[in-house]
Amino acid sequence: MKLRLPSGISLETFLSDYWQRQPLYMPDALREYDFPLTPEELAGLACEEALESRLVTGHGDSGWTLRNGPFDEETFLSLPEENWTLLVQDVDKFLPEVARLLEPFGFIPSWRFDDVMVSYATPGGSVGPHIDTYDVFLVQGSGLRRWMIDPAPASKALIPDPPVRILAHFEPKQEWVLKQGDVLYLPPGVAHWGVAETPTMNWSVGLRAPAHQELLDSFAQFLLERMPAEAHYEDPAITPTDQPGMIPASVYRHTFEALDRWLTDESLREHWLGSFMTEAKPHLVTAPPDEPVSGKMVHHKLLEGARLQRHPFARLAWSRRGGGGSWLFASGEARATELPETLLEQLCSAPVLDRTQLPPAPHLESWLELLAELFNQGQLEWRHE
Ligand SMILES: [Mn+2]
Repeated sequence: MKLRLPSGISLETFLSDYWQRQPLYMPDALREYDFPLTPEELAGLACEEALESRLVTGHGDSGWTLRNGPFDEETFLSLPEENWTLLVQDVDKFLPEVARLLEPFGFIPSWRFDDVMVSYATPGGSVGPHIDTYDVFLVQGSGLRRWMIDPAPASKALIPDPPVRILAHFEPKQEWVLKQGDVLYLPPGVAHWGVAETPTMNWSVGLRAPAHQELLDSFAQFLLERMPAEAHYEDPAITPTDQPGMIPASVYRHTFEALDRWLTDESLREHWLGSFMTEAKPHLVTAPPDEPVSGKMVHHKLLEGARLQRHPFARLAWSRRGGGGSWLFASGEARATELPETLLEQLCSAPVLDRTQLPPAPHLESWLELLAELFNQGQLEWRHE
């Protein structure tokens, strides 16, 4: 399934002119996708402990309430006819048919995606005008929703009513009523407000964009675990001083040279970035299988026709290694590997792994070892047809 871009816009143009830059309304972009979830099924998912869900009631100036799931049937039976929205995160991790909605966006690196959030709203329902810090593809599943946006909001002030993050001032500059199969792309920072015109299901494909604060915090923690505790401040370059109160320039230079050796280490940078970008949310971590396997066992089963697939929680990516070879990142963990790039790419993006991908002799053993290791972490599983 492909994303049907407006005429005159290619994937290249989308990425060079719109991606991270400006909104794009794409009518009928996913006309062929059949949205495999009913409001009742969504409500069912919102009753489960494993999924994150929210219920937002309110509209306009009426005041807003936010409740966090899991919910029960009673809650849904007691809701009014209008002005509420149910939102469920990470539905793609639990329903493979929902994960299929990520396929049309496959031209963007997979590790950039966060989740597919599915929401159901009754007429008038919305989560209020707000700004997100990440890119999002707003996909209209059923019904009609009016989206109003302001790409350059003058004020980011919020109403004094946490925990909902609703803008105190919102002046729409553009608006569209989305129907089934329409998509609206929004880069980070665009103020937006989507109000249900009819009962409506919306599918929101959200990307990951960690704050610089988070990046540096994580990188610093990563380096701290690797820097020797015995490395201390040094100033071998000082000379006799008649200004004992002054910190000399050589001290700044020497101190930051010592720190920069860590901050700019190419191998550590690669190791950390890939690990960080593939980290799973704490409640979406894979569990080891009941029965671990060996590389030999994996080989045997593959030859018998069995097929492996990534666990829906697994986040896999690879990159080239400055020192030669590659890195494979699996849900926050890095491995250096000499396996060919084509194999690593298949591992990270092919729908299934089977005997047709078995590499010839020099790589066969390490490929099988890797598959077994990932299987034993729960990152891979046998596909049951
Ligand atoms: Mn939003």
